[in-house]
Amino acid sequence: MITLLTYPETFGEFAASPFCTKAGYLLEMSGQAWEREDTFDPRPFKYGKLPAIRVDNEVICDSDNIRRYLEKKGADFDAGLSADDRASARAFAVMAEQHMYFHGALDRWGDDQVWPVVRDTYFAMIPKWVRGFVTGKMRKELMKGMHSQGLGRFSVAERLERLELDLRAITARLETRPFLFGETPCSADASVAAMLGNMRASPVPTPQSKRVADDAVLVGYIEAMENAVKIR
Ligand SMILES: N[C@@H](CCC(=O)N[C@@H](CS)C(=O)NCC(=O)O)C(=O)O
Repeated sequence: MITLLTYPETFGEFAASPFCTKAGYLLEMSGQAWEREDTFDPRPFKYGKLPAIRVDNEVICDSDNIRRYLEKKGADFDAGLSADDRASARAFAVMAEQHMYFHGALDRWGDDQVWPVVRDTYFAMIPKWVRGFVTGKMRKELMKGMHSQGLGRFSVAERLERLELDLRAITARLETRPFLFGETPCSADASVAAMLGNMRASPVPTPQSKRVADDAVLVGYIEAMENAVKIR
């Protein structure tokens, strides 16, 4: 049995982190038996991040390393895809994880209306009297990272304009098929649907969460993935 070490369910999603949701999708798609174990604390893990899996006393950290592990055990998440489509699936996953993800993080940590709810949900275990201080430092660090990454320098409107290109690339693929590369989910869907679900699940509606929630194609896609790959 594989144990997925994940953040708990948050704002109606499988986990606070879309990478944990991606890992849940990959585990389920691999056909392996798995269970979840929730934790709030990523610090003990190799990269100081979640998700991770525990198998026979070995801990494998990072959702892509989890994918590699499952592939070594026989999973082929892109079975039936041409070499061209496998290459494009990789590009879609990277778009989701290395671009859309940061929009999601900024929407949760950078928006002054959303942040208080995020703080009191993600960090409810920190005593209230020090929570503001501790999480204020974490928020500052995260925003510093976003500034270095670049998206943190954009206004919300500029950011949305940039994100729009990704969303249109996704809906273009979905015009003629239920999943990004065909009739069944592949590796790219695990990443893209997880990011979109996370963006939609803002505890306070934002222009970004509304952009996703009001798009019938994107919502239909998130729900198709949830129905095709049941992780809860
Ligand atoms: N490349 C990693 C990314 C995972 C990741 O960014 N996890 C974040 C939550 S979305 C995390 O645990 N951050 C904790 C921290 O940075 O302190 C993966 O694919 O698993």
